[in-house]
Amino acid sequence: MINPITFDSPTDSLDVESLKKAIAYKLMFAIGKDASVANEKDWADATFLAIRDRMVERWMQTTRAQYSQDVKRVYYLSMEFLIGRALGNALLALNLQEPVRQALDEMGIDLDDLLKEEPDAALGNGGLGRLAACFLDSMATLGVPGFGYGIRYQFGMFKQRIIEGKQVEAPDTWLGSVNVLDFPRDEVCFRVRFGGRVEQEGSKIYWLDTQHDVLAVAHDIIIPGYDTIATNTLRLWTARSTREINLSKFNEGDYFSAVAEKNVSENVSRVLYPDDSTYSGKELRLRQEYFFCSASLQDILHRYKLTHETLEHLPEKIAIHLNDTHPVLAIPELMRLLLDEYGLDWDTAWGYTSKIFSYTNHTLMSEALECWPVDMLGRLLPRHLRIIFDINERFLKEVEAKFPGDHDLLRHVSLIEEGGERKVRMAYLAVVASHKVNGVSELHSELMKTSIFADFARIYPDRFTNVTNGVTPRRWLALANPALSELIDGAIGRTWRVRLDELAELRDKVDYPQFVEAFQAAKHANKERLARYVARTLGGVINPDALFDVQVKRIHEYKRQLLNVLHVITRYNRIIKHPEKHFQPRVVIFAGKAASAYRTAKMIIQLINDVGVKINNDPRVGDKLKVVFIPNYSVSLAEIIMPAADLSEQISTAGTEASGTGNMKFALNGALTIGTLDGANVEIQDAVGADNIFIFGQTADEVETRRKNGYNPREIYETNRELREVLNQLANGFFSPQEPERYRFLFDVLVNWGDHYQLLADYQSYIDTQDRVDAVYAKPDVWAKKAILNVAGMGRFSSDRTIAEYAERIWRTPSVKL
Ligand code: 26Q
Repeated sequence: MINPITFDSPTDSLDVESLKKAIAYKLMFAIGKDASVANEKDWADATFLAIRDRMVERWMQTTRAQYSQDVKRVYYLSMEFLIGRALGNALLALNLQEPVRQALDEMGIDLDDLLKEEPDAALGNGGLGRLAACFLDSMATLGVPGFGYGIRYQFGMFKQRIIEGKQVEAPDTWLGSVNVLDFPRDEVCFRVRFGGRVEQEGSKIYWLDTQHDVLAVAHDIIIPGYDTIATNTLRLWTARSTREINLSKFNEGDYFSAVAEKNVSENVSRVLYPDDSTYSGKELRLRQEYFFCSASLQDILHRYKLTHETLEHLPEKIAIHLNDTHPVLAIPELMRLLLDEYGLDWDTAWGYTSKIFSYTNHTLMSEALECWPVDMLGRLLPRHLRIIFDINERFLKEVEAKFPGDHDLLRHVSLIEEGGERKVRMAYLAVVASHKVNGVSELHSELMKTSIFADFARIYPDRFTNVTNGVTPRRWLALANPALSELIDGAIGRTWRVRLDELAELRDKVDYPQFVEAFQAAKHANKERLARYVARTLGGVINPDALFDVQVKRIHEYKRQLLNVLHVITRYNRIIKHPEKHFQPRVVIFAGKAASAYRTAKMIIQLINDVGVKINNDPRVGDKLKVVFIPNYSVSLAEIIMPAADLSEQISTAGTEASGTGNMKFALNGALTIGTLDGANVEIQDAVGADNIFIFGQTADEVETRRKNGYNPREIYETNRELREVLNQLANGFFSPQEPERYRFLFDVLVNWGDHYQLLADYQSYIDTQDRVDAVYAKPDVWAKKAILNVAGMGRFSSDRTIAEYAERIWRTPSVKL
């Protein structure tokens, strides 16, 4: 037994004086700067380091408790974690906002300026990555022993600039020169093998002669729970070459080749795939997926073995959750480790595996489902391909036994897609190996069972379930919206941060004019904050008294930013035609990134900007309508935009948006939704009441029926006068006189090529509903009351509720006792 080391504990020094000393100490000894020359980034780093010290002890305490209670741990495997900035969140979690503000203030430094210095950790594309980050926050806050596992991309989500209306991508160099966010763990290092061949000797199989092996090195990010000791870990892997340089090449004087190999193998953790639109069959992507699955699985088994002699209790002690199919190679990897390294027999290994894994599906769109060519998998991971074939063989036998003679069924559910290039269907593998498969909203989970997984729902009826998404109220209300948070605190107390259901108590407050007025004032202040940001970064003036109509999310055809643009143009045409008429002033705000290879999405960005130039500079329009595209959408930008919204645009074609989580963040911040009955919008309507949301358009069933019966968008184009005018303006270059053909393509997509997402079918309903929005907004008190009822109804959309459901129904992980 080693004697415990005693030291002055930072945990005891949370007062202003101690914090001042701690920050000044870090500035000098960790950053190496004197206060007289330190810049704001230096101060920000020093402050984070001082706060990080105060998280470490809780972290150790949590880890010790997890070991001594021999808890069941849950491992959340995700290719993406969009955690955003850490400092503000840490201050909130530790209740240190005020003392740190004061400590810095006494040293002549403004905390708010420092917070802006931190780059976002943007290791994700959109909803799926941000959901993973909200889940980490909730797991820590609830004391669920949860670990995130992912990749520490050197370059995260690209930076978006708008140049002459077009998206231009630049690399995201978020790591910078000083990195205070994570702890490198050089000793936590696993070899990840690629290539080679398999050889069988009796019942034993060997994976031999692998090439281009890579080392995975761990980096740990602390995830503090809110107002609790419980503190979790996000472990991200970075690739390191097994050989620093090739010595023989070096000695030959070929210095470039000597380091080239190193660079190639380290490419594995170089960059996030900025693509959430289609499955792109790149070998590097496959390498990335296997790289982090293999390292994570080796690490998980290593941790289990520290306190367990045998593998007997493995399924009672670990749960592994697959965030979509991107980490599905973890399944054959666990099988490989159990069979080849630990010598278990197939049935025991499979029994464990299928108790350990669970899987969340996040999309129904077939083009986004991962399928890896058998050839490529066989070359890169021959042992895993073999295991997948073995799983498939046993699975098909099981199906044959359950549904004898149904050969179509066998072909449909096979893990291997035949006909043409053979491919492994990763989603099917996930379903076969998991004990639970869930969708992310009620509607999505139902559709899952009738569309992509219909056959599997027959084979395994009890496997499918729903867990509706949620968002963390800490970041998305307490941090992002101090004005509203303070108002709520005054009305119902502070505990909503961990019991969001308590927001329901706000329902009564609509009858108190004072509260309603204060609510309006908070919204107005947030709109002014956004207007200042727009003025500073874009130079444009927007009027905070106008209705802020906001659509921020990835740019994608199914999300229908283009439908929003059709409304904007319609409104513009009306303003020009009726100069005498009153129009409710509006600012229509867009933000979002398009996948770099997604031509149509990029064209939509350019259109928004072209339409903006036209409208914003037309003196006949004035304040009645403004269009703003805010570049480089990110978590931090969302924290400024969402609290300032009056109207939240959630207008995807019904049946396409699995859940949406932006919809929840907006409503939580007192925006009213205009939306289709898609994803979680359906449940938001239930929660806030049909009077307090603007629902329009076709239902998922109606969309489906129209598609089946032969949809003819041209007919709508020809019969709807206002719509025809708008579409003609696209086609004839009204918004792009320099290049009249620029938007002909978009016209064709809608009118001549089938309008796959049925924008035209929903157009009139959307326009009419926007008119209703104006009418309600014209009565500020009526609007404010509806907005308050939105906030009040958001209780069930806390990610705490979501995580509690996963922990109870899927992972069966009790919380750690502290
Ligand atoms: C796959 C293969 C190759 C390259 C990229 C990808 C890839 C990457 C990211 C495919 C999909 C994604 C992201 C999907 C996503 O964000 N889905 C969203 O998940 C949210 C959380 O559940 C839902 O709220 C959204 O409705 C859903 O669109």
